[in-house]
Amino acid sequence: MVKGAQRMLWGAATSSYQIEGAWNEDGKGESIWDRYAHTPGRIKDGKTGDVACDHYHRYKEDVALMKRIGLDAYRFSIAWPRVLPEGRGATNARGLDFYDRLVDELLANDVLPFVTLYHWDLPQALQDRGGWPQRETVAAFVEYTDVVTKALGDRVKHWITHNEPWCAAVLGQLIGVHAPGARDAESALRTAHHLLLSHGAAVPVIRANSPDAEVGITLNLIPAVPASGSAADYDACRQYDGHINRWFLDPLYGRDYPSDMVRDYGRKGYMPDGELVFVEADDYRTIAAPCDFLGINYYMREICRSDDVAEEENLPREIPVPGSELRTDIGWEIYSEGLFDILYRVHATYRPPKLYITENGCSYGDAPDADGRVRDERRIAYLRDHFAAARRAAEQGVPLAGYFVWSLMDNFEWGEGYTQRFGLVWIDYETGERILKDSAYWYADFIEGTRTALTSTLFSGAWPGYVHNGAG
Ligand code: GCO
Repeated sequence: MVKGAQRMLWGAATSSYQIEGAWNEDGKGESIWDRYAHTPGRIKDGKTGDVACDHYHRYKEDVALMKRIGLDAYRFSIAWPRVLPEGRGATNARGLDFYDRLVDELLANDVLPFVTLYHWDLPQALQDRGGWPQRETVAAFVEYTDVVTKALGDRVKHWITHNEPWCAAVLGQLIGVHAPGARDAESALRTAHHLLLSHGAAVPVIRANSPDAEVGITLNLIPAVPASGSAADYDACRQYDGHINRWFLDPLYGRDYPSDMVRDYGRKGYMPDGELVFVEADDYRTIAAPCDFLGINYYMREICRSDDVAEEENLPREIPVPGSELRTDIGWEIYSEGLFDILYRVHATYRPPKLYITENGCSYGDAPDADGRVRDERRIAYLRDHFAAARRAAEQGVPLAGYFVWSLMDNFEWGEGYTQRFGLVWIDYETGERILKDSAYWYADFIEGTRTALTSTLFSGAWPGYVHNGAG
């Protein structure tokens, strides 16, 4: 048990493009995700975020659901083009007003707002000028940050600059399965750099406009393990770890880009003459701006196998991976131990002052039964096991301060469209109806249990083995 620590915050998370809808209402400008989802063939079910969960109009109903679950906090993102339709310059007062009302509704219901400034929906107008591969987008992000934090910084005291820069850079610019759908390695590295640089440049602006606020960034981190004991698989693991984790963690914590990956990317021709030509004199110092926390999104581990067939080295070709056949509907392995692994590794290696799990959750398509009840026991089991892993990490000294389940509600899952359901709340996309799933009731009981615990610890007695009492 962790004694005497501040009480853990239990929350849920969403993002603007995935839930808001109102894609072109009240003066909102087009985003790269509007453009991308409107492009035939890009989204698995051919759907878009035009309406999504209609949160823009139903936000009071959704805040009431958060209150019913008993959330301490709610992580959401702001749609940049709703506030600055052209990305810079003229502010859209009606767009800003939506977030002003949302923040007030949250606070009136005792739910702390955790605001992500950028969750991938870049104004298309900035994309038309080159987007994140262009360094000028850094200044645009700082301008946007100034507008938003001036408007909300008196009430919002938890700010996340970016969500998962790896996804925006690699999925959006290298692999091309996210907006804007580019496939260019140098653009991907430039995007990653300008996202990190804009994070660091935004930190002092947030601190100036939102006194006493916490500031951080959210990374998707994936523990990597070699598929066998072969040198080739170990090196594949090094490369994967560098690509996903260290390329972002190292510069954020004052270590510059990892030299082994600079070498590898140079050899792959990702950078002109193998040089980080887009890195300027003070960039590393800016990126490493001291922050109050690191947000970690955890979903899976990666079992790394070398591309080429490794020499037989009298070693077991495969390390049996117990339980790896357990997967959620989106095909991701269920591996709760990986959450402990990544939390402890980040704590031991980078020493952030505080950690939040800013996303963790699972996709299961359990639907309402004849009684209108959504019996998503698999999600309950998934969350219970991952909460237990988080608890073990905290008991080992990890400064874990909060946990946000992905997601509050079913929503638009990017390239998967609406084919995947991650929510604690079921959404009927035809009618907009919301139904609390069993996991929402379980979570409500769990959170209540942590509140009524006798000892003021990060984790109360209401832990693994806690059984949902089935109350409606
Ligand atoms: C991410 C994003 C979320 C996803 C969620 C499920 O981590 O990819 O932050 O927007 O919807 O993680 O994939």
